[in-house]
This record gives sequence, structure tokens and C-alpha cells, in this order.
Amino acid sequence: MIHHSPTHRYARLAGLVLFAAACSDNGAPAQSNGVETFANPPELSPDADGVYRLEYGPRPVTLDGARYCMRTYNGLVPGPTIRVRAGANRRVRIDLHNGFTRVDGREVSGMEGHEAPTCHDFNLTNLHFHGGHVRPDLAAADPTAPCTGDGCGPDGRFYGDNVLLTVAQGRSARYRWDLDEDGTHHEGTDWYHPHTHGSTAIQVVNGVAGALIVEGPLDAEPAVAATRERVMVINEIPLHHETAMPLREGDACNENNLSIDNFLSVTEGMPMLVNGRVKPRLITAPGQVERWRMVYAGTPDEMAMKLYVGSDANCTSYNPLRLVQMVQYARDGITMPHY
Ligand SMILES: [Cu+2]
Repeated sequence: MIHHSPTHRYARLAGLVLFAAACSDNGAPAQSNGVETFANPPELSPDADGVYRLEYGPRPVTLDGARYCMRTYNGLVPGPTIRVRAGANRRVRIDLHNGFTRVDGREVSGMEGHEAPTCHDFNLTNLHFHGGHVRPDLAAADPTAPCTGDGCGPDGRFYGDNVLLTVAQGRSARYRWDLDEDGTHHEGTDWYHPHTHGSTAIQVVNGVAGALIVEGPLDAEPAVAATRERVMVINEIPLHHETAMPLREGDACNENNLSIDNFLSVTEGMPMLVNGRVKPRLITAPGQVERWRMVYAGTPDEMAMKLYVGSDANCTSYNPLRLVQMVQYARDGITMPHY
């Protein structure tokens, strides 16, 4: 149901309200014919100190029926959803640990191949709050609650959304994103991912990215609150490229046998993964309104999306003239002004 075309520009982050989903052209309800295979990504709960913990490291993950050794956050593809409830003066604390131990130096040239190749370490990482309106360097100093322990910034300060920070193998970084420091942060669907120059793409094509939802007044609107919410993190992982190497039977996953090693192997026509699944089935009663929070977490391009009414319950084909009604009410984590 997701149509991919690199030539169509579309929202990287979008909120959609879907009216009247159906997968059957003859009026018969589709839900009698199958089992739902779609599931929202798991949500990350903070620890007892209110800190979200992200472990960047190699972990085995089953994708499209085969086991792969992936770079992951917390062993999940995609990473877990972080949801920040409505409120005031919200501070989001995240501790990131880099679980890799060895250097993985590569010569990388620009996407078009024109620039001189430079050396980058694929195992270096950091954390970026994509869509966040927060300090880029360090969080504000707070002598009443200073940063202590491994991975703090200078002077007892937490890191802000610092994409220039490098978190080396075995090291940690402590972040604090003060959402409402200069007024209430806009509500919406954002995401988080590594942003280290030279190693962002290889990590993101492994699925090292997750949704970051900031709730606000819109979420309390009765008409919105009553909808079924779906969170979709869409990855383009080159599982079927010749360079992808699934784990062999009995193989453990470690940083020496990573499966996805080539970020340029994502090409048009490869299956996209929605929450780590290829073509997951969503079952929706006719007439039901759903709220879809979508994050396109692919690297090479944009994603275009259309929803069609399928010609059978398995959606093996569809009628291009019968579109399912969608209303886009947000883009790039920002609610459109008329909603
Ligand atoms: Cu980003």
C-alpha cells in the first residue's frame, strides 16, 4: 500500500487522519480474512530516575523472515518510541551508551561520489532530536541538579541536542532536552537518530532511529483522542541487496559480523519496512477514523504515500481510482495552522 517514488516529494514526518480504511473492493469487511501483523513500536519507559536509556550496539533482529546482525538502539529495529506527555517545563533526560568496542574506519566519499573520500569510523555515534526546538550545545546550567557521572558536558552540564558531540566506543553521553525552555514546545511527531558526520547513514539504514512524540493540546481534543493511533517508523534497510549478509544458523551477532555494511546499497524498489516489518497488515473497521503518526527514517530520499482500496482482502492488487480518504494535519512535527 505504500508507493515509493524518489521523484515525489512528500513529508518526512507527517500526521494523517485516515477515514474509512478498507482492503476490499466488494464491500465485504476485510478484517474477517486475516490477522493483523502491524504493531506500533514498543514505547521506551524511563528508569526510576526519569532517564530514558538508549544502548547503541549490535544485536540480532529477525526481519522479513531471516536473522540479521544489526546496529540497533536497545536491540530493536526501529528503536523504541519516546513519548513526552503534555505538560510544562518538560525536561527529557536521555543517556546514550555506545556498546561498540572496536574502530570501524572506512573511506567514504559523498553520495554523488564527487568529493574526495575521507575516513570515518562507522562505530562512532551521538544523538539528535530531529524536529526538536532545543539548545544545540549544552543544556542550561542547573546547580540544583547537575550532571554527574560518565558522559557529562563541561561544568556539570548535560548535553543539549549536540550533533557535533562524538560518543566513542564504550563511552556514554548524558543529554537533557528542555522542551519548554522558551515557551511550550510544539506538539507533534518527531524522531531521534544518530547524527555523527560520516556514520549517520550506515547507522540509520540499520534502523537506528525511533519516533519521538511530543504531546500537546491537540492530543486532548476529544475527536483526536478518540481515534486509534498508529505509529509508523518507515525504514529502508537493504535486506535484499547482494551485500546484505543474514546470520547463519547458530551464529551469534557481534560487531565483527554485522549484516548491513553498505549504506549506498539502498536502491529504488526495495521493500520498505514499517516498524521492522515488510507489508504489515492493518485491520480497520469500515468507517473507523485512525490517526497515523509517520516517520520516514530512510536515508536516500523522500517517500510518497497513497492509500488505495484493494481488490481483494490480501491487497494483491488495487484499484488506482479508489483512494482511501486521508487528511494531512501535520508536517515535520508541526500541526498545520487550520487544525
Ligand atoms: Cu534528522
